[in-house]
Amino acid sequence: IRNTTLWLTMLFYSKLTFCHIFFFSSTDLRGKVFIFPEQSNTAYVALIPRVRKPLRSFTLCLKAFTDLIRPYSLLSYSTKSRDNELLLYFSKVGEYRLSIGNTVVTFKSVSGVAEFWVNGRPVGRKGLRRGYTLGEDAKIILGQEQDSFGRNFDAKQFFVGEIWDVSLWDHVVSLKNLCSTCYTSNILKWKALIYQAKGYVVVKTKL
Ligand SMILES: [Ca+2]
Repeated sequence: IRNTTLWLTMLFYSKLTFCHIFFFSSTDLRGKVFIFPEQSNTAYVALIPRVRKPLRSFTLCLKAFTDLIRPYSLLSYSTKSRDNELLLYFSKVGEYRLSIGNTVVTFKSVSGVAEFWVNGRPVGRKGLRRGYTLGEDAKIILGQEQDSFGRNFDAKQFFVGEIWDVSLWDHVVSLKNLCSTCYTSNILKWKALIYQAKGYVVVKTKL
């Protein structure tokens, strides 16, 4: 074990920029939420995928609570070649927009808690671009909308509130199995989440 630690430490110092991603530890966030307390153009949570791969199909699930009535971004997935390849955006009360590639789907939701599934039920499929693949080298950001790769945020699109139970699978998860598989997601896994919080973001026990 000592040898391994020493090797990792040396690796860390000798190849800092390349290796830092491997030193993020994962955190079990079951029962916890990210709180974004106040409007900001710098605060966010970057989610680090457990596996880097293009996503030909996927299932995304998250829960959120907010009092905001202005537009805001919940989750923004950008690659170097395209900002917001995947964007989950609240456009007005009771209405969310989901963009994948060039396609935008608008769907209604009860305010307060949002849950949706892409390529699964009940929200997916309609109007989505068939065969679209999300690029693998992505910045996945909670709370801010990316105008460029991992940067250029706008406080007026910032999410203020709570987000929890974020899960991303590299395949379709059927609705009827979703509850029992809530924490089995393989790309973003809430019970072993690898993330970086920047600025004023707090992790608290869910009320
Ligand atoms: Ca923007």
